Amino acid sequence: ADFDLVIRNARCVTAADIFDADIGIKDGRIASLGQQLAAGKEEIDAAGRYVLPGGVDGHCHLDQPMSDGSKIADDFLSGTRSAACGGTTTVIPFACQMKGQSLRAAVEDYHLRAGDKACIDYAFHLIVSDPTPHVLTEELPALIREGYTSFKIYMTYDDLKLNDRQILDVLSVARDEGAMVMLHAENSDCIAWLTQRLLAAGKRAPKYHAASRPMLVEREATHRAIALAELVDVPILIVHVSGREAVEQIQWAQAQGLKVYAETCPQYLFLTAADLGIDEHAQHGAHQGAKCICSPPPRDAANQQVIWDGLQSGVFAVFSSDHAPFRFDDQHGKFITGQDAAFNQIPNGIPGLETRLALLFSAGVLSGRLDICEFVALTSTNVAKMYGLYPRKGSIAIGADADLVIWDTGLERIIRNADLHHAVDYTPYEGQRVQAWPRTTLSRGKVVADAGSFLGTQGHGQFLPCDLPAPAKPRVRSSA
Ligand code: DUC
Ligand code: ZN
Ligand code: ZN
Ligand code: ZN
Repeated sequence: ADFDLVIRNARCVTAADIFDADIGIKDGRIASLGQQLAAGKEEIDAAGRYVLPGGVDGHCHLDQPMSDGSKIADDFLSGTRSAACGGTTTVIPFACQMKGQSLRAAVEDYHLRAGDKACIDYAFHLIVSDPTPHVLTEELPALIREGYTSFKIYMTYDDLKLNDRQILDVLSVARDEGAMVMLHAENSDCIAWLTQRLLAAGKRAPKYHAASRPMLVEREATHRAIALAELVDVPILIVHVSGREAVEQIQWAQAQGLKVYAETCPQYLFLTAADLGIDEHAQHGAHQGAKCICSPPPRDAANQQVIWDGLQSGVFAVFSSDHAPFRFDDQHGKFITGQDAAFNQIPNGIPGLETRLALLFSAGVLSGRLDICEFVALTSTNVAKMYGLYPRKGSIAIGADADLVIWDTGLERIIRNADLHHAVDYTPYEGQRVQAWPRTTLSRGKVVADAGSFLGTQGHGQFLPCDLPAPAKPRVRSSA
């Protein structure tokens, strides 16, 4: 046989095109696209189904140690298993530097954590929390050249945040080396001040999380991040954008011709702040609203619409899960300090690796808000480009990795945590209806998930060194 596997009669969708073809796969790569391809050792008939590039999730947290005693529930096995079952074939979690730690040591630690656990391919973003002169002049440039070509910096959280001067220093290294910088944009002092006042007034329940981080704290930090990047003349990506005020800042920057990219996440389309206010004590007396605590917090229905508008108009380049999984019913999870934990002691993050694609396909593509090529761009192609993995990932093209998803559309499914494959004991999307789900997921030509079952193998996933991302190139301006 010419091919290891042939997927017959696929309705292939890329960020640019829709075409009908057989897909011939050899040695884990797409070897041929055409009509009536020769036989494969194995064959899958995809007649009547869309075949898309596997999802690339450019923002998730796997086995990341937390400084507050909480524990990320998913490691590289359960996290990649869950991703595969949700149609994602590449994940980019973070290797997080702790203050006082060398960046190199952090990277080595995360490679040990990944070990041979991953079932799909992965790369790492760095988190730079301690930009010492040694980090800025030696470690960061060296790591960028070794394939860690993107990193996140924080404007809030005491253990991670950088001040403006430090942000300028890090942005400057990114410009010199050609790396992509992701920014968590919330004003730390505003949050601390609001939090203190809420707690002093006895306002401790999960719903006050949203009141402690109103949109203006995100707007202010987004504005400042844009100004700092403009000063250094370097592209940036604002992550997890939640609503109108940050979107307005980003649109303003984009209209100036600045390369300011933006990411949003399912929680800003499918949850609202009201979900933090659910005050049932059904499960062991704990506040159900804690399940939806993430930062920035979900907003309201009008802001959900703003996020949809931004997805449609191109304000957002990428759609990621920000999977930050903490168990609910577990002292290491959402209630590390007990069930009376105040809102500011509840870990910020929700699971979403496995539900990201189905939610957006249903509410985006099937509802007519997004065309299917835009869906592929937002969830796969643009992500691969943003972080230097394209065209190996994010495309259906000859020579690309055979990371593919055969979709089931026309179904009716209710999201239930019991059907998911992560290590978390809840999903914030419990009970939501979807009309599509990834049926078969292939990672480099191997079926890793099919019809709701995980079929992958631990250790199949490989570490991906990343190229310098094309979108990280500074603007070229004509000289006067
Ligand atoms: N930011 C993230 O990117 N993930 C989880 C929590 C946070 O604040
Ligand atoms: Zn963040
Ligand atoms: Zn209560
Ligand atoms: Zn995150």
